[in-house]
Amino acid sequence: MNKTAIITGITGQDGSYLAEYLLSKEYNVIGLHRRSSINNCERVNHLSYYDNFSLEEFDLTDPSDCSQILEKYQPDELYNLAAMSHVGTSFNQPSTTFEINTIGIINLLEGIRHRSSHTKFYQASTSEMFGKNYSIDPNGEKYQDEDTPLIPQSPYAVSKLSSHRMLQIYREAYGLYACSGILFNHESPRRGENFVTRKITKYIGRLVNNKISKSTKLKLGNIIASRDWGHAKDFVQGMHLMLDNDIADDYVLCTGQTHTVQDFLDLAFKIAGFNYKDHIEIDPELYRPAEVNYLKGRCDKAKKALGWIHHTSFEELVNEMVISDIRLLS
Ligand code: NAP
Ligand code: G4F
Repeated sequence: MNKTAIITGITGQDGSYLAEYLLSKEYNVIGLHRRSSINNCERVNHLSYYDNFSLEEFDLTDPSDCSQILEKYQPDELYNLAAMSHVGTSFNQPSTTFEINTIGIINLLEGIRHRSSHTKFYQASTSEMFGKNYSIDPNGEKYQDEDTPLIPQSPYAVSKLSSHRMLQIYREAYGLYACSGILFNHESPRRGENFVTRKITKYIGRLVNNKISKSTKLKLGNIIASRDWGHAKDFVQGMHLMLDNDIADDYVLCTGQTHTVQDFLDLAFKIAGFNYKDHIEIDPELYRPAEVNYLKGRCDKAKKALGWIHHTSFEELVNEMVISDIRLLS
C-alpha cells in the first residue's frame, strides 16, 4: 500500500520540493496550508493534477487542528516545515515567532503521542541554532556539525532550538520516531523574495529586463556574512532519508562550503554581465541587531548513516536562480 505523508508549510519553498519528491515515490501527499485571503499556493498549483495530492487548511498554532488532522489521516510520515522562517523579522515579532515555531511543534508532538503514535516525524531545525559558535579542526578550519554547541543569536534561532530540544525529549520520553534535520541554508528559484539570495536574483531579473532604471540601487545589509548555501531540491531528499530509516536521530545537512553574500553578488551579477559594485547600496537599517557571521557545515554523519550528499554546486545554484528570475521577469 502507498504511504501517506503530511507536509506542513506546503506553500513554502521546501514544501513544494518535498511534495514533488514524495509524489515521485508514489506517496499520498496531504499539504497543509493556513487560510489566506488570496490563493498563495502558487508553488504547488502544478501538483493539482496528481490524484494522490491534496491540500487542506490548517494552522499550526491551533492544538485542536493539529490533533484532528492526525486523527483523520493517521499518516506514516509528518514533515513539519511550517515556520516564521525569516531571521530578521523574528527580531520584530518574537512572540509570533515562538507561537508558530515552538508552540506549533508541541501541538504536533502531542497530537502524534495521543492520536497517531506510529507516525514518523521530521522537524525543520536550522544551522541558525549554532549562532556565533563553531568547532575548529586540527588544521584550524572552522565548521559546525552535530557536536558543535548551539548558541543561538536571534529569536528565530532560540525558537528553533526549543523545538529541537522538545523533539529530543519526546523521542526519549515517549519513544516517538522523531528526527531533527539541522539544515544549512538552501535556496532555489522558489526561494522567498525577502531572503538575500532571491532578493539579489530578482533585482538582476528586473535590471536585465529594464523593469528598473540603472540608477535604482539594490539595498542590502551585512554582505560579509558567510553562508553554506545548497539547493533545496537536494535537501528535501535528506529529509525523506531521515524518516525512511530504522533509527530516529538528528542530522546536519549542508554542502561543506561557505561563501559570503559578496561572493553571491559577484557571481550573480557577472552571470548577467554586470558588476555588482555599480548596483548596490549598503543600508544600515538592514543590519540585524545580532548577526550570525559564519556558517560552514560538516555532514559526515548523514553521509555515513543515510548515504545523503548534495548534488548542486554553488555555481550551478546561482546560475539557475539568475536565469530563472531573468525569464520570470521578462
Ligand atoms: P518558507 O518558504 O518561509 O515557508 C514557510 C511555510 O510555513 C509557509 O508555507 C508558511 O505559510 C507556513 N506557515 C507559517 N506559519 C504557519 C502557521 N501558523 N500555520 C501553518 N503554516 C504556517 O520556508 P522554507 O524555506 O520552505 O523552509 C522550510 C522550513 O525549514 C522552515 O521551518 C524553516 O524555518 C526551515 N529551514 C529553512 C532553511 C532554508 O535555508 N530554507 C534552512 C534551515 C531550516 P504561508 O505561505 O501562509 O506564509
Ligand atoms: O537570506 P537570509 O535572510 O538567510 P538567513 O538569515 O541565513 O536564514 C535562512 O537560513 C537559515 C539557515 O541557516 C534558516 F533557518 C532560515 O529560516 C532562513 O532560511 O540572510 C543571509 C545573510 C544574513 O547574514 C543577512 O544579514 O544575508 C545577510 N543580508 C544582507 N543583506 C541580508 C540582506 N539578508 C536579507 N534577508 N536581506 C538583506 O537585504
